[in-house]
Amino acid sequence: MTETTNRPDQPSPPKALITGITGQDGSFLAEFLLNRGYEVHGIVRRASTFTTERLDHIYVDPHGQGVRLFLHYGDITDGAGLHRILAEVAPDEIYNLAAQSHVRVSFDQAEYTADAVATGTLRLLEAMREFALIKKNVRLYQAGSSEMFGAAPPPQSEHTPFYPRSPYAVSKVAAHWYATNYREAYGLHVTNGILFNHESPSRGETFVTRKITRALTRIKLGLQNKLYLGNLEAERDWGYAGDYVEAMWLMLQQPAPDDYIVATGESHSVQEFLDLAASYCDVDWKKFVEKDHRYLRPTEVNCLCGDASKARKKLGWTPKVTFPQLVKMMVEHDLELAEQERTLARAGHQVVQRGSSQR
Ligand code: NDP
Ligand code: GDR
Repeated sequence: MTETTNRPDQPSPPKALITGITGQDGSFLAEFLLNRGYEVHGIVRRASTFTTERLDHIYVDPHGQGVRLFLHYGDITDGAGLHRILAEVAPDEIYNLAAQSHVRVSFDQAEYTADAVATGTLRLLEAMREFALIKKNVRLYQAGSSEMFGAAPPPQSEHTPFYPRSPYAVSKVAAHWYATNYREAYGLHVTNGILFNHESPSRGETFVTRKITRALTRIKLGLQNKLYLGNLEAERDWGYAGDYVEAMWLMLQQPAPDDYIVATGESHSVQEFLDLAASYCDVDWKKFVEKDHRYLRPTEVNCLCGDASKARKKLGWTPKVTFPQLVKMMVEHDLELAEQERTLARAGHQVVQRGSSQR
């Protein structure tokens, strides 16, 4: 099913440029936009291994006919490259999703995190500012985070003051204010989405939800015998990534740029996630889970719970997938993966447990 956007200034199919297209959200957003008739361009950084696994199901060989997904080498830390890509692609909408997005890792790689998350956003805004001289209606979505609220008590709304608790969160606050400043100083259509945690079966495996569903399903099938975790008491407002990319798009369809919270309004602890995932797996997690201080953060964010009433009212956005549905979807997906691994193991192949040293 294909719909096109209703923007009156857009007679031909609109073009979107996504930084961070290989990530969880980038892949959901690319698919969402392709289904709406967009031509989608994504920035991919060079790596020694393939990083486009999440795009495999929508990727079409560029030598073929009717191709609407294009990938460009680039990096959010390379300003000249961003200017060039904007000039070449000439997008109508830019979605800035690229980030070193792991909170715990940002304590180990603080300077790089600031470079990618804060200064990277500034580089993209500078490129947009120049490109807007040619295409003044260009719009930009900035991927803000509930981590920016940090220690501010819940519920958090657009009016809650930021109190970031990690180099990642501080960098996202800087990016938020860069975006706001470019909106005000140059009249650019720049919107900040402040999204609370959102997950899916393609969530990175070092984020706690996916780490849990991967491990419990492997434990169930006898492929793993321990799961090391940090703080089980932290509470998060967890939604489904597929619902959240729709909110990103809706934000850029508004006539004026603004800031929006996107959240479910419901919080659960890590332990509650563990309880529910374990019940779907029929596994007693207490026999397998151990605490490991490596997964603790020097400054933790205890409780995030978003008030998304503005997004509901102005964008008509509501989350569709509930917390139990999300956990079940992730467990079912990872059970399938574990079954594939077990088949390989039974056929005599070596099955390596990945990520045991990662955060
Ligand atoms: P992921 O970590 O899954 O994806 C991050 C993306 O950024 C990947 O495509 C990654 O590329 C890319 N990237 C990292 N560093 C660079 C760089 N130097 N130059 C170019 N690209 C880079 O994150 P999510 O998809 O979960 O999140 C998307 C955005 O939304 C991020 O900005 C994140 O901080 C933010 N966010 C996420 C939330 C969530 O719950 N998921 C909530 C709120 C905000 P590669 O594949 O090569 O690593
Ligand atoms: P978060 O997600 O930090 O909220 O950032 P993460 O899943 O990493 O942590 C959530 C909570 O779980 C606790 N926790 C653990 N976390 C990890 N990763 N590994 C563990 O073993 C573990 N044990 C307990 C954490 O302490 C934390 O309290 C995510 C990212 O997607 C950000 O990019 C995004 O901005 C925010 O969500 C909103």
